[in-house]
Amino acid sequence: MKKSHYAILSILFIWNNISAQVLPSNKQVQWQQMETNLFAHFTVNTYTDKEWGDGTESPNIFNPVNFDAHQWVKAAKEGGFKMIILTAKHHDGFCLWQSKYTNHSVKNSPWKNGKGDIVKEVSDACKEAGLKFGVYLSPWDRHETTYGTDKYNDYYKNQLRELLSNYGEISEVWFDGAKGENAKNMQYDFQGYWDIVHQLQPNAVLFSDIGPDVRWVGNEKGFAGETCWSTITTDGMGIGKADEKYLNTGDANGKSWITPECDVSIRKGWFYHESENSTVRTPQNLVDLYYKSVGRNGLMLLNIPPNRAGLFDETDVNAIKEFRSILTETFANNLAKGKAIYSLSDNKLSTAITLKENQIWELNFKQTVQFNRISLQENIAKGQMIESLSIQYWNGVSWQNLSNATTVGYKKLLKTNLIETNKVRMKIHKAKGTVSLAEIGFYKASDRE
Ligand code: FUL
Repeated sequence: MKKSHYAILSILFIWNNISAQVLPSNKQVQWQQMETNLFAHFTVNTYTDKEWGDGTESPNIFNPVNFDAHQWVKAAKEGGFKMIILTAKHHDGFCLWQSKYTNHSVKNSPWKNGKGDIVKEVSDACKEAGLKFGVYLSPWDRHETTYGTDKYNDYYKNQLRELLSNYGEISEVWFDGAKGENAKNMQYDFQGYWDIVHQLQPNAVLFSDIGPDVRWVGNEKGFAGETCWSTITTDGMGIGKADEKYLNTGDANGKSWITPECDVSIRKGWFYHESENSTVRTPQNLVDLYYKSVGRNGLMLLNIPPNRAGLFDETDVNAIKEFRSILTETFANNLAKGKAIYSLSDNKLSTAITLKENQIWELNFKQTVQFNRISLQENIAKGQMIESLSIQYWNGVSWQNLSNATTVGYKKLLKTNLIETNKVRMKIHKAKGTVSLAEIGFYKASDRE
């Protein structure tokens, strides 16, 4: 082959590698860095003790006499959550705001004599406290009579426009894929819905089973796969009929960047039921979920259902407070700080070192340290590269195997036995391209974990 042919071939090879890299948008990177968000499921179900209302509920039953959005927001802040996503409308069709397009809403409830607006109060309280606010607007609607016809798409779009126009910044819109019997003939115009979001709230992140911005994690238990790629290929998949296992682990060769959101309830159900008060997760259980969601390259979306009075229950509030306090204690002291190069422990994704396949990275602590948690982060703005790695520690005589991992992505948290050592090393075994390693941390977990 002529020299010039080699040159063309290598250019093609490099171009192919570059074009194969799937990168997140800026807003996707920002979104994932929030790590933990709150979901609030609230509607007539709270008063009927159901999980799915059938749409025949009277608005008369909705009366949260002590409703106080500030109480929700204070709890969210104390729990270290960055956004509240509210069910503005669940499958029963009851609207928590004064929609012009239906009577099935707070305007026909006794609450505040029909003058109240839950969406407004929660979004205002979030803004005041510096929290982001998102809305869940169920496509499946069991009350609206146009449902099942194309007219319903107009109804849905009108409601979406109301929510996206009248409540300031909306940071996420949650498109739930659930649908039941009466939904068979309904063809949702998802593309049309998304166009409206893009037009009215261009910074909002769009959730559905398959994105376009963030995806479902494939279960409602709150955990991502141990191997978890932000990339998937959505060809041939639909909302409400996606392959759950595929969504859970993602796809190393996926064509689109659509990180998983791990939705899970702090209680057995999504809505408040007094009979489920004993099912509130313990702080330790929530910490475990954090390791299995955020620590596996996902985002944790924890649901706290307000009770009939319109407040978060005290047990739930205490659980999230303690959850955050444990996490803060565990991750307070990065033993690599001042030992590894500065950019690896400065809590910034954008300052990173580059590593290649088979390259070994070593850290000398200069004194003996004790740790049982490891945290790794890639600078995801440059893509997700690590496919497998291993970590070893020095026992004074030789290197000992400590931990193996597959993907890292935004964050990987590893639990190990309590190790006493003065040196560790990490080897990237397989990577899709040059790794941009942003952060590395070694910690001793709180005794309360
Ligand atoms: C599901 C719904 O059917 C549940 O009621 C809940 O809203 C959950 C987050 O999504 O698809």
